[in-house]
Amino acid sequence: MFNPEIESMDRSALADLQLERLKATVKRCEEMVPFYRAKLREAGVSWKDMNSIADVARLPFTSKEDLRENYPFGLFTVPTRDIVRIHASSGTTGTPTVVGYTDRDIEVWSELVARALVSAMADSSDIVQVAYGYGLFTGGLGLHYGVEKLGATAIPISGGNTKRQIRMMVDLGTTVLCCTPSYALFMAEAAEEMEVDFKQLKLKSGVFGAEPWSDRMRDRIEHILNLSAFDIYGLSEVMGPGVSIECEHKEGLHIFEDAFLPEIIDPSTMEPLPVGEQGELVFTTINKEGMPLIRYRTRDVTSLIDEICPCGRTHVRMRRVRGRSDDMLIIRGVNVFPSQIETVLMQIEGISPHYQIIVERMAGLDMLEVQVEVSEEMFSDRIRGLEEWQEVIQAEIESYLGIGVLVNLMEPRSIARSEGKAVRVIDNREI
Ligand code: DLL
Repeated sequence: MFNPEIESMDRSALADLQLERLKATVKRCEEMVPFYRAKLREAGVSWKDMNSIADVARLPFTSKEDLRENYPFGLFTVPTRDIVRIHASSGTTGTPTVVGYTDRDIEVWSELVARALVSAMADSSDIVQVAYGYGLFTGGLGLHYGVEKLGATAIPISGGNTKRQIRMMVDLGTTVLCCTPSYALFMAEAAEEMEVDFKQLKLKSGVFGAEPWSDRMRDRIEHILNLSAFDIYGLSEVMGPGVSIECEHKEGLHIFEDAFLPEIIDPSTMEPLPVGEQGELVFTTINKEGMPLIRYRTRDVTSLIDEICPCGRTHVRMRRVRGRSDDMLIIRGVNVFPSQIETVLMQIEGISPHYQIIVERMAGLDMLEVQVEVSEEMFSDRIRGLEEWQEVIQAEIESYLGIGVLVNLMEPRSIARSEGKAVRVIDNREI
């Protein structure tokens, strides 16, 4: 059975456990993976030098590029005969990256996801609709095995076929919905068309992640879907969903520190940053067999909160991911995260939660356009005042970001919907 008590473990006992696991991980990498052996030697460090958790900072980093260069199995610590499952990253460009899991890894992962579900208020009596994609993406199968480990009932519906999703929710009495936040909103539209009222459904929790979303978006989703929405984070390289999740207090996502050692670094100097400062999230996996990773650079931008949470969990929290450092737009020298624009938009009444950001370069100057849909009611009410309203929204975004933008209010349902990760940014500058 899984062990949620580990999350309220005394910090010094946790540090001992982490050190033991860190040592074993580095030893494993050193002995079994030529890539790591060479890297560790070059850095002049060995598993034998790990005397405290802080020594993790002496280890070399691993990047997405390293995974690509060792494609497909170069970072595995076991022969493929001992690998029971493969997943691949969702990257759409370049060489894909694959990850391999041993039997034990699947066991650990399932336990972590079961613990994540508990954090999202689920228990064995729940009916969980897993609407993340099943397949190479870790979302579907990752959640699925966690649901079974918890002893709850899984509906393995995967993404897509939105009307059937609603049908299942109604007929089977789904209590927990797992999907991307953008897909949850898409489902809400389908429900409206089918004249299904979420207030009549049994949904109590939503386990939403795999893409950045804001607190304001959460408010919208909770209101529309009539459930409590929890942010779940993970990445395939490190494991998949279930690296961290919010508890009922929703003030940061508890990282499952018995399995992942987090650090925040300054991406320009690669130096660790003090707790609380925002930078790039780095993970060392300390309870993985098939493909452990040392100091993996996630490119996700966030900060850590190292205070005991009122829920009693002692594990460190990460703030919601702001965005990826490679998604950060630099517009005329100003750093802009799509989530900042989302925060402004979601505060404005009459705006739908569907938006897209388009970046163009015109005569050498970067132009940022925000396309956002107006809600159905507002569209018919304000058709004449739209231009004025556009300017008001534009001014709000401009004052928040400190740069000029162009806002275009769009007709309801004119922006493409997604059944998985939403495409928020279209950057036409390179073309
Ligand atoms: O998205 C795993 C996952 C599945 C997480 C289902 C949560 C739920 P990848 O496809 O490898 O794995 O993408 C990982 O997605 O580095 C982040 O940039 C982003 N991401 C994942 N969860 C969140 C989140 C899965 N809660 C990449 N908030 C990560 C913001 C997220 N970004």
